[in-house]
Amino acid sequence: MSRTLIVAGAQTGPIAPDESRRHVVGRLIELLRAAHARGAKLVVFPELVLTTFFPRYWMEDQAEIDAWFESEMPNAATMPLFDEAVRLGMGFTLGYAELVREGGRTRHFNTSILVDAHGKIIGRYRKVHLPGHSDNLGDVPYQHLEKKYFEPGDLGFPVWRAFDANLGMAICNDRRWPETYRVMGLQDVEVVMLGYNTPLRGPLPRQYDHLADFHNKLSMQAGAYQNSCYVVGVAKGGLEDNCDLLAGSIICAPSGEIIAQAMTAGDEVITAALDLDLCRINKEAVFNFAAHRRIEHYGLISSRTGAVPPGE
Ligand code: CDT
Repeated sequence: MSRTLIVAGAQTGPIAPDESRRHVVGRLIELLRAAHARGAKLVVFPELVLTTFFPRYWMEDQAEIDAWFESEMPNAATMPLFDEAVRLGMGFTLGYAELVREGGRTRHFNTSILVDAHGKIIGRYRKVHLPGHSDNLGDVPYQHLEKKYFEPGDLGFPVWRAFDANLGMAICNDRRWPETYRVMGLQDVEVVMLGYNTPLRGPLPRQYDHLADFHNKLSMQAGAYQNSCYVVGVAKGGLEDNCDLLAGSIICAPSGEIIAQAMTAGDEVITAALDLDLCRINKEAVFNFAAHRRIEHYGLISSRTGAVPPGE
């Protein structure tokens, strides 16, 4: 009997800086219901979806910074989403800014949680690859200060057995790094779920700005193909406080093909029925890791961070 999981990507349009969490959660509930109407059992929401993408702002006052974070999950604002998901018998992933007291200190992470159909948090991922900068660029239209506001994730790339599937999470910039998928691939991942906020232009002009959509697809399709898994990539898109965010949410099959794609840059649900047994095809053939990987040649991957030219 084939294993089929109907998954939804719940893309959102922009979130205004003064939009309340409660209002955002109302939008997420509408998307959850639309996904339920299409038979989805699991919904993927974007990165940092409860607020506007605040790392674009330079802030120095810690209380002002912390106001963008959640110190409890669920909390009063997000509880209605958890309740509605339980009522509908659905699971979801949710990206948010996590503030936590650990080891006697306050820590800040860019986090995604996996919630089961009973409203229980069964998985937590903290973004490993933080893009941008930590210094103040000053007079630019917007900044990208993830390196200032978050610590790199400390939980690695776990894979969970849930919804009768092997599930993993990543967040935004992680999708551009083959290591992200491969570490999960080595745990037999079948579905990688990730949300993103991708400005179409950087704080300063970049050579490849016009290729944002191509690189988005290229990264996720390659990750899916090379690890023979599904990838569900979900955007917060549209013009958010004068910053144009890429939309283009997609679901990629283990073949690397796109099987669902958002048509708008606003609140929109995409769905696909994932035949999880299709993952086995290449996991047992060209990407049968046990048969073909040559780890004796991969040492540099985990022992060296930056590139060093030959002879140096
Ligand atoms: N949120 C996030 O990780 N965005 C990055 C853009 C970084 S531009 C400095 C991304 O890879 O899409």
